[in-house]
Amino acid sequence: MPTILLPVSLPAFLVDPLRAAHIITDSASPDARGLVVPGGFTIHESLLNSLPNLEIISVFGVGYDGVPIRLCQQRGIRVTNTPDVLTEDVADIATALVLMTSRRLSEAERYARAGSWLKGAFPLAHALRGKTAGILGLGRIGKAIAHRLLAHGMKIAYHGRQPQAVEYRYCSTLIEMADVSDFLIIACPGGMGTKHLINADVLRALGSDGTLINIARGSVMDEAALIHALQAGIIRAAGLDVFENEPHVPAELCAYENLVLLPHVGSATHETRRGMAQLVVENIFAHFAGEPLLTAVC
Ligand code: 8YV
Repeated sequence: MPTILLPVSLPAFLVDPLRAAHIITDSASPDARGLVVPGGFTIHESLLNSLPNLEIISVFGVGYDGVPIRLCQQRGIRVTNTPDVLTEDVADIATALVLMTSRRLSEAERYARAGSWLKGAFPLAHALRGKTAGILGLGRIGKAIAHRLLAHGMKIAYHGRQPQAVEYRYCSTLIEMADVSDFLIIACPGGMGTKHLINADVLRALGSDGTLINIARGSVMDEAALIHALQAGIIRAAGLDVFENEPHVPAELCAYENLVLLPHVGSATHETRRGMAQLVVENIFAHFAGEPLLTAVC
């Protein structure tokens, strides 16, 4: 039976079906022919070097920014991820963050719980209709977010490497998009290519009526610049499901009332996580049966 390395704990509905036909280990044994990691998990070169017999990495997530793809290609290691099955749930969380920040729902909930309503009505918030959502990365998830926000009466702009055959406004630069956006939504892949794209200049262009939403990767935003922008009132609010150094949420961020913070729950539903697990399992079984992979990255 092939040995599969699971360096971090993963749900039983993923591990149990694998265990039926594989030896499962949590230590970097040179026998390992498969490796399963969550999305965003960083696979250091030293780990790959300690696995001379590795044939396949199956990522339990759509984002494979933690996988050294070029090294895998050189060594002929196959890589799979879990696209599509999580698109709708992640787009729902982006929409929730847009609503929560615009209508100040976390603050309002804290207000009601604290009994503050007795002292007066909660302050007015901001409507979504007529506002512009600028989406950084109009891929599958970005498009699903756009679709939802249109139903809230919003206008859509987007920025990416090139314009697409869609009716939304294309912005050739991120600054241009930040400038026209009330909400800047990060929906692009993580990794070195997008590291700190959201910097002080972009936040300044988003402006004091603007809100930053991130459901992608913490690495895309410069957290220090974001903390400063919130401190100085450079932007109005932020809704974050992801952070630079998960599971650590910087204490400075927790201080802001106009921030909605979620613990990376974009894909965290029973239905979606089972769909993701099924893809991981089917890819591993396909590989060791010599069949085509379902969702190969390389
Ligand atoms: C998950 C993710 O939180 O798909 C991704 O890239 O970051 C999330 O869906 C993660 O992969 C769960 O393991």
